Amino acid sequence: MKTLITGITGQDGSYLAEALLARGDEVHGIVRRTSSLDRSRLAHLYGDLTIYNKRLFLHYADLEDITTLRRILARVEPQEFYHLAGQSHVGLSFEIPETTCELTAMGTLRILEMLRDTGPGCRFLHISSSEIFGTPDESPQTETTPMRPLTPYGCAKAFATQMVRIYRDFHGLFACNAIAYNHESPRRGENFVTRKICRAAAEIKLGLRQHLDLGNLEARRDWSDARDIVRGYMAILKHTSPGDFILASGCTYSVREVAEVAFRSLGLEWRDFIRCDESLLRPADPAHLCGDTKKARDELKWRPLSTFSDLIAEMTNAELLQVSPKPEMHHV
Ligand code: GDR
Repeated sequence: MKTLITGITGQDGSYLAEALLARGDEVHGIVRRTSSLDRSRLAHLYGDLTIYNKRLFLHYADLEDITTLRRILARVEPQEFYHLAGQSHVGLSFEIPETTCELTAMGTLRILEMLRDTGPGCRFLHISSSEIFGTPDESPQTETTPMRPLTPYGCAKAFATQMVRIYRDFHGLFACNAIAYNHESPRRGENFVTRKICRAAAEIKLGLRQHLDLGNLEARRDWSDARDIVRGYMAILKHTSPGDFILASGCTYSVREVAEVAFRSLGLEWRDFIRCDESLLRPADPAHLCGDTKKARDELKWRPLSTFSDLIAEMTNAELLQVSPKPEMHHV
């Protein structure tokens, strides 16, 4: 099986590439042309001579670069296409709303148009987001809860999500949405709150810093392990018919609780170190995002395996290893 991934260098992309390679796929990743990008998440795959340029191939293109994308699609002829790329930071989307919409909304529409022409047999997955619900009418949300986004990012994702439905219903594409809630791992980007907290806890433990500044401590999110969510992506494209699926844990915890677990796992008391920085508060922040995963459980037989506290403890330990001073090399 040949698979194409946009956003292969990100948290989800790197786990997905590993899982697809383990499944025996030939994996093609699209990476940004101009990237001074951090590719460290894929370094272990590049370094493997049996994999890189044998079963894992990288192609350079930006999401705006439609001619190049079209050429890659025609050349690779994938059976599955996972579209993970985009501007994924919600807070940042208030600063750069046009870029966010260009990449996340229009970027997805352009790929759908391409698939309509060149690859109607290819199964397509768009990674949508709980941010589409914004101020939802109901909690937990299901696949049919109306979209009421609050943030520029949520608005761009709502556009892309609905376009995927239109191309499925009216152009007959096998096009699906994974409506993913927050998902974390040691590979999470450093500007997302869980990674920021776990990194700071480790640095404080080692005496490398004294404080951590955060925004809204009482914000609640439905947090999962990214590796569970990525398993869900693969299950969606393996399903007999195309559709939309919520992927979440079904439980919510506050940012303060993330800090409690992270600091406690290192024997520290979070209250002693955390300060509230008003400049980190967002103009709008959804308050009731919690996913109902009944459809994914029933139809895909998918369920999350990891727990919130194990995940945060794992992330904190990974940070501790990363920031710990490395033993000096002695040359004889
Ligand atoms: P989110 O994730 O916006 O939910 O989007 P993030 O980790 O950025 O924020 C979660 C919550 O924590 C609050 N918060 C802070 N957030 C950040 N980044 N930094 C801080 O210092 C801070 N202090 C408090 C936020 O206000 C928010 O309430 C993630 C992304 O992965 C999206 O791409 C994805 O679509 C959604 O999850 C589902």
